[in-house]
Amino acid sequence: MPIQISPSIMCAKVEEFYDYCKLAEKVGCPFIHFDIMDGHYVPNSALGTQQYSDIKRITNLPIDIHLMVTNPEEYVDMFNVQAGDRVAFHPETSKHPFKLLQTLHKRGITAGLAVNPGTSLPYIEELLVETDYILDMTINPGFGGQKIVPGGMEKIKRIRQFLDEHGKQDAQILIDGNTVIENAKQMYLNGADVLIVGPSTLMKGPDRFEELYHAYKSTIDAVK
Ligand code: S6P
Ligand code: MG
Repeated sequence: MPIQISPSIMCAKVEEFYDYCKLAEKVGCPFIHFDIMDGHYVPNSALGTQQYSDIKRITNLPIDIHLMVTNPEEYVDMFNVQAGDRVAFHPETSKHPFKLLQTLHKRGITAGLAVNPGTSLPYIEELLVETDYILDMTINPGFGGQKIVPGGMEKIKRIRQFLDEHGKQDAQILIDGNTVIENAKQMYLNGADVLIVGPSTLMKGPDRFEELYHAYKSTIDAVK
């Protein structure tokens, strides 16, 4: 499968939200990545309910919510997450991660697990049966603009193998963090399906997005 690319809308200026959503539609991004941070689980705060409903008005693309919060169960109702959207949470933040995955499915939401650099794969094994995708953090969550952690590239391969071994060949791997072109090619070779991108790659202003997107995507696709 060709690589897919999703912009991290947290990295856009408020006045750029509209343009980035429309550009994402135009070039064929599968969804808009939407970071929610509570200032507890990670030392940063990002995107609230108003931004979610604003972006829902702008675009029909699915919203790919990344919950970096201590009580993820509360956020599904708080944000009134709509069917057809996607939610990934960090399993260690939930007392009942299996149940939360089931709740997401009951609401028609695609359910993902966000895996930190320090999250071991056996930790998520029992959850895989209810998991649609893995959001693999190749950085510590909380901020854009970081460098990939040691071992981050190799872990992508292990996740792909782990999913395959558990009959989850259809589960996508999304990579979140430092997806610069120098890393992105190897990420794709190692099994990444979707790359989340921010200002270090494609979000250097809406006027440059389309051109940068096509150059980035064709370079990555060419490696397979
Ligand atoms: C980080 C957050 C990410 C970043 C994204 C863009 O905690 O989850 O979604 O917004 O990775 O950052 P960059 O600079 O790595 O492209
Ligand atoms: Mg994210």
